[in-house]
This record gives sequence, structure tokens and C-alpha cells, in this order.
Amino acid sequence: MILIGENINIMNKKIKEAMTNRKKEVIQKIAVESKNNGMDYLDLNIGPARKDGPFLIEWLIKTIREVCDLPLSIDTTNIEALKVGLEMEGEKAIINSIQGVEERMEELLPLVKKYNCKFIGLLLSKEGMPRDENERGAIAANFLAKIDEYGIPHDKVYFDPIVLPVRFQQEQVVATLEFMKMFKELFPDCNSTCGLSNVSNGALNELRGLLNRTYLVMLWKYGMDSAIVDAYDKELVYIVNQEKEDIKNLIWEAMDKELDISGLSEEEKNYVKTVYVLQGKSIYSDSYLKL
Ligand code: THG
Repeated sequence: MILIGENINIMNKKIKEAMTNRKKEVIQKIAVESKNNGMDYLDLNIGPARKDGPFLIEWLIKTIREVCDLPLSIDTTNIEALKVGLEMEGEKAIINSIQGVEERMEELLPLVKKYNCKFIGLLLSKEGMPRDENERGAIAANFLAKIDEYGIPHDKVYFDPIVLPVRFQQEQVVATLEFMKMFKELFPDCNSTCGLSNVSNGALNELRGLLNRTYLVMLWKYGMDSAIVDAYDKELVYIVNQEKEDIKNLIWEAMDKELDISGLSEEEKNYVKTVYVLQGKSIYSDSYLKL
């Protein structure tokens, strides 16, 4: 499982302030800590960065390169900024992301070809968000046809089936799982990734890590190759590094059958209840652990 640290993200107030005022130390601290905590990549999310994009990304990458050698995932809708990043990082970089919409694919796949880099193929179409696992499959198939047109090897793509918040869109959380169940059969030589923390957006803070970790382990069972994650969730890294096999095995077991949880520890009960919520077998509510 390849882990991409999500924490250098302009949506976060402190990071936004550090980017605006070019405060190196704030960014460098997160980069170093993300690597120390076990991340394989850093996601640099600068959003639309309308005017300043190319300067901002150049500053960010230089700043990070003073202290950290992790490869980067470049997350911006500003194409000029993206090009600057690709020029600096070349084939090590990941473009985050290219939407499965004709104009976007035609604009950005040539960059993949030029720089020989990887990219995240976001399973959105011109109709917007897919409604279920079958629409995700159709968008991915159409995307792959375009990838072939450009002669791009399949291992360059990381399809992102779009993770949505369980608090607001529980049925979409299930659809993404159902899609991943079919993924390796439909697209055997392609990779997969996702923005894991989306699943817990809007949920109570004390539930977020539990929801994120449980969902990652569930997606992993179906072959998810990578995820954009909170680099400060140490428990998540332990599980991925197979230092918490009891928890992983429990989650995988709960996915296949209704477990009697009466003899389990509090922690184990919480994971099992979370599996049932993420499978759509129990309804999400802020108090689901107490039921
Ligand atoms: N797919 C792809 N890229 C993505 C996403 C995706 N990039 C952005 C996002 N989704 C993944 N990254 C994040 C980063 C932060 C959070 C969620 C997803 C997050 N942050 C908390 C918040 O906003 O409440 C806390 C921020 C903080 O620490 O203060 O939830 O789906 N390809």
C-alpha cells in the first residue's frame, strides 16, 4: 500500500497562511514528519492558485527539497503551475488529478506522455459524480480507451473511484467498495488510489481516524494500491505496515460475516461496528459506536 501524505493542503488555514507568507519552516516540518511517519509521497494541494500558482509551486517544491526527498503528487487545477512542477520533478511526480472528462483528458494526457509521469484518473465524467459502481466502471473504461489512444502504459494510471463522506452519502461509500471488488478483474494492469479522509468529512472528530482506518483496510482487501491519507495517523501506518495484523484480520473477517462481538475488546468492537456502517449494514449516526 503506497501512502500519500495529505497534510500540505491549502484548505487548512495554517498551511494557507504559510503558503501566502512563504513560511518555509511550517511546510518543511510537515514534509519531514510525513516522511518520518511512513509516507511514500507528499500531496501538494494548492487548489486553483489562480495568479500565483506557478510561483507558489516552484517555491513549495524548492522548500521541500531542502529537507525531504519524497516524491510528490501535484494537486492543482492551475495547469501552468502543474507544468512548472512537472518540469522540476519529471517522471517521479504524480499528477493529482485528471478527470475522466474529454477536454480534461485531452489537455492533460499529453503532459503524462511528455513527462512520463504517473497520474490519478478521477472517475468523474461530464455528467459529474458517478451514481454507483457501474457508472464508475463505465467512466474508467472510457478513460482507459483514451489512455490507449495516447499510448500511455496502464501502470501510469491510479484510478480514483471517489470516496465520499459516510455522514452524508453512505450509499456512495458502499458503491466505491463494490467498484473496488470488481476493479482488479476489470482493470488488471491499472493502479488504484483514493482520498481516504473524505470518508470521515463532517463526522465527529473522535470518529474520523477510526472511519478512515477501517475504510482503508476494507478497500485494501479488494486490492486498493494506494491512498492519500493523514500522515499523522500513526495507527493507520502501523496497520498498513502489518504491525497490527489482529485488527486487519478482524476487519477482513467482519466484512465476510456477522460477528458475535460480545467477547471482543472495546477497540475491536468499535472496528467491527465501523465495518458494518461502511458496508451500509447499519445506518451512520454520530452515536453509532454507542448503539
Ligand atoms: N482524490 C484525490 N485527491 C484528493 C482527494 C480525493 N485531494 C484532496 C482530498 N481529496 C484528500 N485530501 C484531504 C485532506 C484533508 C482532509 C481531507 C482530505 C481533511 N482535513 C480536515 C478538515 O478539513 O476538516 C482537517 C484539516 C486539519 O488538519 O486541520 O479532512 O478524493 N485524487
